[in-house]
Amino acid sequence: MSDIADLIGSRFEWMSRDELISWQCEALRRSVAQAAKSRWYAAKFREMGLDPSSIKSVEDIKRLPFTTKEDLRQSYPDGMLTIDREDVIRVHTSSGTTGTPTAILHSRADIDCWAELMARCLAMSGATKADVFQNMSGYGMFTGGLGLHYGAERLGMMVLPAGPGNTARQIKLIRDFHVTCIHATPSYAMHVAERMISEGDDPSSLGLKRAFLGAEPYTEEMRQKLQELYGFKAFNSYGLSEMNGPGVAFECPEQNGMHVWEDAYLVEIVDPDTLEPVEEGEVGELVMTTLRREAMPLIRYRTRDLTCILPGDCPCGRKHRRLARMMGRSDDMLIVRGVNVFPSQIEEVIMRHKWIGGNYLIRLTKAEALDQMTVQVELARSEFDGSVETLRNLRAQLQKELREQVGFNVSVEVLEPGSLPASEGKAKRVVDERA
Ligand code: DLL
Repeated sequence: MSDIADLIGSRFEWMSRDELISWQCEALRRSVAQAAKSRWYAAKFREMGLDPSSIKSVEDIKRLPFTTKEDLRQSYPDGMLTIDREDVIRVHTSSGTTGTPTAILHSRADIDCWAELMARCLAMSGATKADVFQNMSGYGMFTGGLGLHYGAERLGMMVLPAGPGNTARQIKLIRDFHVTCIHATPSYAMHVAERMISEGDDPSSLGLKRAFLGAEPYTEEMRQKLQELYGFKAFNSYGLSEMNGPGVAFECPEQNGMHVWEDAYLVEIVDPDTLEPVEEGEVGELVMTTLRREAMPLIRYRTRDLTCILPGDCPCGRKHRRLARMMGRSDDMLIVRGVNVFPSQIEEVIMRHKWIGGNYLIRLTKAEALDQMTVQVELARSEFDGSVETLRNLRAQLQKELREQVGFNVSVEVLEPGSLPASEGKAKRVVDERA
């Protein structure tokens, strides 16, 4: 085994199922005992009459309380901290949309473990220290910057901490330093490609080999489109600030589901209404318990993300189970004329069409008490012959496919390239003006 493989925790990466489960039992016991040192969990366990030392195996997880975003807000800034404040070396916060922040505090061991998990993801993609990595993610409180940065450095790659935006500089840096791997949100990767095309440039001429794409939902169709435009292989990357950030689940070269690192996270998929576990392969809300976090362990954290565990073994040989592409968040679901619609269903249809660019916006309005959905897309100039007749037909075709997808009439507006707000980080895909 090479030194690098040792460094990034291969002991955990290649564990058998039995080894993983036995590790999880031990780690869960430790995590619960650790959590009980915080004011928040101590009070919670007391209130429930739960003795932390009675948690002996993974099956006992059902006796533990769920933790929600609201709990994190209420215990802000350090009600869930289990160690001395002077042993905290980093804080990440997420402001969310409602303004009340949540904070995750990390010890040195936590940052070390996170870097190890992240390096494991990158190495799994086939990246090595010979690669040159440009991180187009926001640095600062957002975890996509420092999270990927520490992982890539741990692997020994040459890292360009470019941050988001300034597209012309991004392209220049990629060329000047022969960058081979990038990290971005899929919407920003799409924006960079379209910007290059609009300037007569070709994204595939950048010579990128891999892209690590995540932090927001996107469809398989969007991945395919990006891979075609750039000629790279795109790896789906999932994580959330509450579980450190990126490095929670990541695709292997099979590109068929994201291995969730089960030595560090205990995974449950539950029915979001009853909170009871769903059958393997069934979609539900992802709930996670940290198994290797010291400063601020979280027990049964409700992520609100909807996914399922893919049944069966991965041909790559790793036994960490795979999460399916996120289907959205339970709080992202739109209810339009009583019908449940996820933005990803709209994206799936849009991405089938070469004449449409990669950016889009869903607008919801009301007309005489009836919900109206308008999907705004941009023309991809290179794929369009310029005739009004063609445009009319294409628009009608898209309208028809969207109606078939969601079951009601959707208006389509086709805009000039570059009309919609471009995203540098997480894209905002829905504007709801019904209130
Ligand atoms: O977005 C952490 C991250 C950074 C992940 C960079 C991957 C790459 P938060 O800002 O806390 O953390 O947002 C977490 O983003 O609960 C999901 O709803 C969504 N999300 C993250 N990755 C994916 C993905 C970071 N691959 C929230 N597919 C999560 C779909 C994703 N949704």
